[in-house]
Amino acid sequence: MERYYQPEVECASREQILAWQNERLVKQVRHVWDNVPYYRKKMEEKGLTPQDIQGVNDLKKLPFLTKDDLREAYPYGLLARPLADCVRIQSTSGTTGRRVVAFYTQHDIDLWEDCCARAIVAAGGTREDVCHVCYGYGLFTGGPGLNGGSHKVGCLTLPMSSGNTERQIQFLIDLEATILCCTPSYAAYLAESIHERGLRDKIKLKAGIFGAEAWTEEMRQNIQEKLGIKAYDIYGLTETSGPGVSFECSAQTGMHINEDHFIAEIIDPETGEVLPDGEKGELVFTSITKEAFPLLRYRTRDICVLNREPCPCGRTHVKMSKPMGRSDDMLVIKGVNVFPSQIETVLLNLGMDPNYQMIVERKNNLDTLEVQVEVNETLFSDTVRNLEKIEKTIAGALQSVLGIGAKVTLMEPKSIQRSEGKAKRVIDKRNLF
Ligand code: DLL
Repeated sequence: MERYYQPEVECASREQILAWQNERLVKQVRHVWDNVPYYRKKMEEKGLTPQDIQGVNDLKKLPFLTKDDLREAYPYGLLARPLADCVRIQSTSGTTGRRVVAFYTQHDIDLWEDCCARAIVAAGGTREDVCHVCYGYGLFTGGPGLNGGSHKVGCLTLPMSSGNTERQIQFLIDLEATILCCTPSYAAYLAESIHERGLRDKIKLKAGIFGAEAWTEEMRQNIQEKLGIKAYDIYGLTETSGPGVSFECSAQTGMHINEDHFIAEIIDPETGEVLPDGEKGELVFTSITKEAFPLLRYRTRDICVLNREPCPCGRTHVKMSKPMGRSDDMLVIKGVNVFPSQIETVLLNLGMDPNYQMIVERKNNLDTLEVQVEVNETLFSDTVRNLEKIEKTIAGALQSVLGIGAKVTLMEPKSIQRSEGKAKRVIDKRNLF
């Protein structure tokens, strides 16, 4: 039977959700107008005052907010409460330019952790569970968010953070963890390591909550099979608090957006025009309950689709698809749009592990794509002739999926660096930006 953390909210009627959104949006617009000069200026530039926003229907009048705005306003320019009311910051992993720093009041942290608790309960978590969190802790939101959610559910929480795979496996076995929270690439690596050591039978895991980076359905199958668990997706971004903006239920067909806290829109990334449900475009969020760092119409750059069909799990909140790429990190190679997830799909479909790296270069004004694919011991000890055959097979499959040719290089087992956080899949040497 499906269980909920806050059933009255998660299964509220659509009328009720809309009523919350209308009321909270009006209040939030007034809050930023009164407290954030940066916003007030942006609204004034559009000739808007808080009276122009009477509910969700007026949302489209508001200007968008982008990462550039956040950088420009760094560090305190978007703060909507006195610093004395704030109890925490978290920050993005961005290594270029200035970081994004998000602020939280205690109330903000409470609501954020509630969202993560909803995700854990949706994955079957109860106070009987042992929740092993190996997302990074510290400035990254993954560890603190799921840790807080796990406390709220009442699970025994293992604040493992990332790294030290031997120790992770030891704790998984000794403390009989039942729920695993980490990035999907680390889950795949853990699964591989557990398998290699022949320890699969000693693991008691039943569910995993994996997010923070793109992963395919094929990768889900792979992790589920290797660990014998059900793998749930979770989505979020530092700017809107962290993980738990949306999460998967037992149906595993998209992530329910916590619409009592976030209003979602899909826009055309080129024109900014709002698109109807069901159309693919850039996801935009308005946070309607945050006190310290509220964002109105924040452009996530994540490309996805919204779905309002009733969900068999009983939740009534809109579902978003898995992000299908980003409007800004999509690669254009030889003029063709390429998403790293396409390569992953090709490899998994060929029965190979998704340990790969894409190297994009420009030689004599022509783009080249090399895909380095790691093979396992058995394959690697095969004859040169067979290895060449495998390279050819992968290249052929890539050509038909991507529409461009790629040089495929098979790599020794364990030669591609494993990630304990987000995997680095692309090395773009072209420096186009
Ligand atoms: O990655 C927050 C998070 C932590 C989410 C743990 C889930 C689990 P950032 O580092 O700010 O925050 O990165 C946010 O990561 O805009 C997406 O492009 C990507 N992303 C997050 N979750 C998913 C997901 C955290 N489930 C950016 N699938 C977002 C695909 C995801 N991409």
